[in-house]
Amino acid sequence: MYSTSSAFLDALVEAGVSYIFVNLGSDHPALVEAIAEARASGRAMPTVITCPNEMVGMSAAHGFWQISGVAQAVLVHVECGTQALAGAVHNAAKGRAPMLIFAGSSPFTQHGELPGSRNEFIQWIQDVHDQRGLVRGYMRYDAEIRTGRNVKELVHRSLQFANSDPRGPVYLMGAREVMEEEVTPTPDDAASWRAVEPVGLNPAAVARIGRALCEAQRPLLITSFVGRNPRAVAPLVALCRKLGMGVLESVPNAMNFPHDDTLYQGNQWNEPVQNPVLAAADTILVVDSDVPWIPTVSRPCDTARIFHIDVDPLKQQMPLWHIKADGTFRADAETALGQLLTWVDAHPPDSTTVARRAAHYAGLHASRAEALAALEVTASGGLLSAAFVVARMRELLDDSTIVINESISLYPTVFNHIARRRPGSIHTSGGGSLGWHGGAAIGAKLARPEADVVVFTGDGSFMFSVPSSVHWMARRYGTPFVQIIFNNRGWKSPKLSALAVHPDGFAARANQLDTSFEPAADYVGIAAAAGGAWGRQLRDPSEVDAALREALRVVREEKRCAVLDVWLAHH
Ligand SMILES: Cc1ncc(C[n+]2csc(CCOP(=O)(O)OP(=O)(O)O)c2C)c(N)n1
Ligand SMILES: [Mg+2]
Repeated sequence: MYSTSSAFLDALVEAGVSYIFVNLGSDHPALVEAIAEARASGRAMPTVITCPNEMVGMSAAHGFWQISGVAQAVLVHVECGTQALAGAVHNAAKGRAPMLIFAGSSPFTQHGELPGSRNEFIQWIQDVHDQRGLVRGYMRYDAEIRTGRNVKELVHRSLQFANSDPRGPVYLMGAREVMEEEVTPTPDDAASWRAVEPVGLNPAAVARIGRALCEAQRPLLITSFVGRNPRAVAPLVALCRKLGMGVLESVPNAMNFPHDDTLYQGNQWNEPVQNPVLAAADTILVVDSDVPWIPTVSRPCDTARIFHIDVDPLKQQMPLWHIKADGTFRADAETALGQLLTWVDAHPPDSTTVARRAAHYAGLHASRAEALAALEVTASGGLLSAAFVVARMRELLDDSTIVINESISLYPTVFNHIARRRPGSIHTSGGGSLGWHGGAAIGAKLARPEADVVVFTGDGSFMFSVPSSVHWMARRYGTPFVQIIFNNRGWKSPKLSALAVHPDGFAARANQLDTSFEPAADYVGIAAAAGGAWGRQLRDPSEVDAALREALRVVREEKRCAVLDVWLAHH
C-alpha cells in the first residue's frame, strides 16, 4: 500500500534529504510501516538514524547542515517529542539552520471511524490544543498535513521556506489517520520548489558603500556569521585586501576570516572593556551579525559611518534590536560582497592609502599574535591552561579538520588558539541553548565521514548535551569524534554574570554560588558506558601531547570516540 507516509518519504528523497533523525511513538505506525515497505521493495529512502533523545537528533540535523549545506529531516513524537526538541529549536532558529521537523499528532477519531483511530490510552492524554504553537515562534513556517493528496506539496513548500533567506527550521504535523490514508503516487516536481534566489544590493547602494569604504581612513568590517556560507569568505577576503580593511569578529559562529591574515583583528565576546579597534574605526561595515557590539561596554566612535548588510537586517524575530547605521541593506553577503568587489575594482582606491591602512592593521595583528603566543603556556602551579591544550591540538590538526566549539567562557580561547583558516572549518551553534555540540558532532561526521571532527566543550555543556544519547549514537552510527571537555567543575559563566552586575554584593563575598559540580562526575566513564568511548582525565601538562595524539589515533583507527577530561583550575 502507498500511503501519505510513503509519499512523505518520497518527497524527502526528491528534496535531497539523506537522513531522518527519528524518535518514534504511537503517532507513527503509518511511517514505520511505510519505511519497512520502502525498504522491502527497494525504494529509495533517507537513512533512518535512531535518536534516543530528540534534542540530540535535532542538533545532529543542525550539524549536518552546517557541514553539507543540505537540510535534513527530524521526526518526533506528538507534542511530547516536540517539547523534547528543547533548546535545539532555539539554536536552529537563531543559527538560521534549515531542517524539516515532522511530528505526528493524536488521532482525531475515537471509535475506529478511520484507519489510525485511537487505540491506546495515551492518545487522549496527548491531545492538546495547539501543538504547532509550541514551536511556532521559532519556525520559518508550520502547517498541518490534512490529506495525503497534497503531502508532497507541503513537504516541498516547507523546505522552500527552510532553505530561503533567512533560513531556519520548519514544522509539519500530521495526525495518524491522515498519515495512514491511501494515495496515488505523484510525479517528482521538487525542482519547482527551490529556495528563493539570494538578493543583492541595488546599484546605488553598492556605489554608496563602495565610496564610503574607499574614502575612509580606517575602515573596519564586523561579522559574526558571514562564513556560515563558506563561499562568502573568498569575496570577503578579496574585498578587505583591496581596501586595506580590518576585520573584527563579534561572537563568531563560523570561520569568517582566516586568522593568519594580517587584516584579522580578533574576536570579541563578553569582555567588559571597550574594543580599541572598534573605537578607532571611522567607517564600519557590519555584515551578518546579530550582535556586532555590546553598547554598554564597547561601541564605535560617535562619528563613525556605519553600514549594515544582512538578509534579515530588521532582525524580524528579535523584539529589541538597533544599531545606529547610516544605511541598512537587505542582501545576501556572498552576493553583496561580490558586488562591492566589482565596484572597488572599477573605482580603485588610492594605493598609498590602502597600504597605510593595511600596515596599520598588520602592526596590530602582529602584537595580537605575540600576546596570544605568550598565553600558550601551562597555568601557574603546574595546572593545565585551556590555551595550552588548544594550542597543542592546533599543532596536530590540518585545515581539513572540523572543529566544533561549545566552550562557553572559553569560546574565545578556542577560536584564538585553534586559529582556523579554511572556510567551514569551525562552528558554534549560533544560538544560546547549551548542549548542541554532541549532536552537532554526529551530524558533522555523517556529512563528511573522511574528516576528523574535534569538539571543545565546557563541562556544563557536556552535561547539557545528553552524553548518554550522543555516545550511544556515535557508536551505533560510526561517527567517532574527539571530545575535549574543559572541566572547571561547574558553570563559570553564570557566576561571571552575577559578579558583573553585583561586584560588591553578597554574591561576591559568598564562598559558593550554587554553580559548582563538585564532586566531579566521571565524564570519560559516562562516554565509555554509553558508547564504548576511549578516554582519559588530564591533569598534568606533560601528558597533553601524548594524550591528544592517542585521541586522534583512536578516532581514526579504532573508529570510536576519544574523550579527554581536561582538569582546569576550579571556576
Ligand atoms: C539550556 C541552557 N540552560 C542554561 C543556560 C545558562 N548558562 C549559560 S552558560 C552556563 C554554564 C555553562 O557551563 P560550562 O559549559 O561548564 O561553561 P563555563 O561557564 O564553565 O565555561 C549556563 C548554565 C543556557 N545557556 N542554556
Ligand atoms: Mg564549566
